[in-house]
Amino acid sequence: MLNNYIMDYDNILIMAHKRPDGDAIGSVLAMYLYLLGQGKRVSFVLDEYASVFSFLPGIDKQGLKNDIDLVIALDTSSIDRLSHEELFKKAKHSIGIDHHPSNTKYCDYNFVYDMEPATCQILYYLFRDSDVLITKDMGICLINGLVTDTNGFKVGNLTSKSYEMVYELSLLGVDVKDICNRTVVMKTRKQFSLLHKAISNAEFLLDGKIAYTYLKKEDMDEVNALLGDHEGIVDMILNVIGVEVAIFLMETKDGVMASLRSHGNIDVMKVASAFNGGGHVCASGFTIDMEMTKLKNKLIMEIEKYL
Ligand SMILES: [Mn+2]
Repeated sequence: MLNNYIMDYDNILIMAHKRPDGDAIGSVLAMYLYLLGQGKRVSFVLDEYASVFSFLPGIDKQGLKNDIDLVIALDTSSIDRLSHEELFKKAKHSIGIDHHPSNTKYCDYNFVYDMEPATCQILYYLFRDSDVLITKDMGICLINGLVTDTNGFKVGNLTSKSYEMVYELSLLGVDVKDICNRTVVMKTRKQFSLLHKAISNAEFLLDGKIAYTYLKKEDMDEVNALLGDHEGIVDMILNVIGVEVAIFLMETKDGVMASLRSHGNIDVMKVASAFNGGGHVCASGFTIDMEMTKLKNKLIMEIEKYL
């Protein structure tokens, strides 16, 4: 089915969202390897990514190397979230594949399945239905997306389809545990220091239903933090029993970045949308130019409406 939409194009560019996460990167690379295998002229572009992903097959092949007849936008809910909006607009035709409920269907063809836990899971089944051989390298990239978007099979709408994908890709030799450890479980000393700092900053509010923590710019500077070193902090504070929503704020050069998590009872995508952000029911975020304490108070007021 997917091939019906792609067959006619020889020059293809693949991209995903800004600040790419494991699902964005995994889906871009899996699609790249899939199209290369079909003899297409294909390129991909990515924003700067965390070094933990540098083991992924094909990631060193980044860069625009061909004309663009077709652009494939992955894991991205709207045009303004794309890492390379200007290149997207140059293409005559577009396909979007995504699992964000907030997807605005901005492509000519939109494969949006918002019940799926990762774009990589959508891709797996599209590839499997297309009769094109799925290679071990493609499998590594696909599992990378599933593992990171579900925080190591702990959150998100995991179903028997997810475990079927894990089972079938394991048969190809994909080491799921290793990918999970590399991307979600293992921490560098820098990450551990930031986690330590964030845990000591943590507060529990509204009868322990909201967990809040933050990192200041100087906390990041102190350990010389690298891109993505804050990943996992917000998930950690959500793990405390009784917490329904976790808030993590971090000072960045673009303003304060907010990450929100829930177990699903409270829709943090709705909370984020009040600040022009987006995401999923269980995981959302945004960046805003606002003083941290003021933002914290506004967020708590917003979340209180749903508690
Ligand atoms: Mn995703």
